[in-house]
Amino acid sequence: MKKGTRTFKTPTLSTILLLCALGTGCSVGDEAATPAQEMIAPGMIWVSGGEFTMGSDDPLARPRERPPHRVKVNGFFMDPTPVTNAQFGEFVEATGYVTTAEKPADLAEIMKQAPPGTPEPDPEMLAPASVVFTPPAGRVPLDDHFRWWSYVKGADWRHPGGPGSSIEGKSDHPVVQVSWYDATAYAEWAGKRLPTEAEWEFAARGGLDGKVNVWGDEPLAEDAGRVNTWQGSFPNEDLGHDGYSGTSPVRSFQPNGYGLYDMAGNVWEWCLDHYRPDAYAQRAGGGLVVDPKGPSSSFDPRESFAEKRVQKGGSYLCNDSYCSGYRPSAREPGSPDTGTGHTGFRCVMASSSGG
Ligand SMILES: [Ca+2]
Repeated sequence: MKKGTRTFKTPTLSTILLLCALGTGCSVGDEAATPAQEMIAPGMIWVSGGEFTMGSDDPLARPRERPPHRVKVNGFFMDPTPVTNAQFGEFVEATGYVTTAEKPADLAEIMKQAPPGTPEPDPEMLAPASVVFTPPAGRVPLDDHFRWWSYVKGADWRHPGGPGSSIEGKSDHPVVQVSWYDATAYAEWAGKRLPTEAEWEFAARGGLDGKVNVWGDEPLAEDAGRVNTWQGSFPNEDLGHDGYSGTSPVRSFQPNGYGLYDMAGNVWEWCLDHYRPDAYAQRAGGGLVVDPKGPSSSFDPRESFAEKRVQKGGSYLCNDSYCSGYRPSAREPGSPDTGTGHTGFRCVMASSSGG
């Protein structure tokens, strides 16, 4: 199937609202799609939008998640799960798309993101590669993520752990080792787009406004079986008490209040927004913020010359000793050209104003 031949259509907000007004569906988080929903957005969940408190002042919340502020989002359809290997494979088969990790790195792009005076990398480092979690044998300080992340030649979405690894038997796992550009290309092919950070966080909360977690204020308990995170000594050994070490098939855990799966844990998910740690501070204090699209450009003080996009939701590597990234307010910067073994995405369809 070639690009453009799929039956997905991008509806306008007026189409959606008209169908809702006719009483043909569109209830919040109605997992069983109505005929109207199925016609507009096959397999997607309608999230009717509303006001919520974005960010958090919980003790676990980092400065980048503060201050909490009131935000309103308009309604949108959202994929009920992260995009799976099977779904991404359908896209690749239809289009011949080659992901970022499967291509040699662009030296000019790399140098643009490096501080002036940085020497060029060894040409060998430009070979197709991606970022793989490689647990160290012993305890290491948790302030240096290079101790457990490796740049591995031959790692890509079909080989998420590098050469010799595969996605055989994982067709219903989230696709990983996809860059923001790869995620955007998939979304465009599907007639969708990536969610804004505000849409993502509103959806993740599932109607539980102001709660610490997607299930409420109760802390993450290893034996609760709520989400796919990390148990054990990070980053050395994941005991997999929740049933999984590594990614899990989508729909393995209970959905949130809107019928959305894996909005906490399993894989981080790319959002549309540029990342800035002070994005919330810049827009708070001005009253209700409506459908924010994020800053016009990014800034990450740890890599001040590199572009960054927002990732949300946490992953199977998250735990309270390190990032507590499974909380809906948690946010991480990601280089748009960099996939990892614990980053995927899902798509939305919304009004034309959403981009
Ligand atoms: Ca796990």
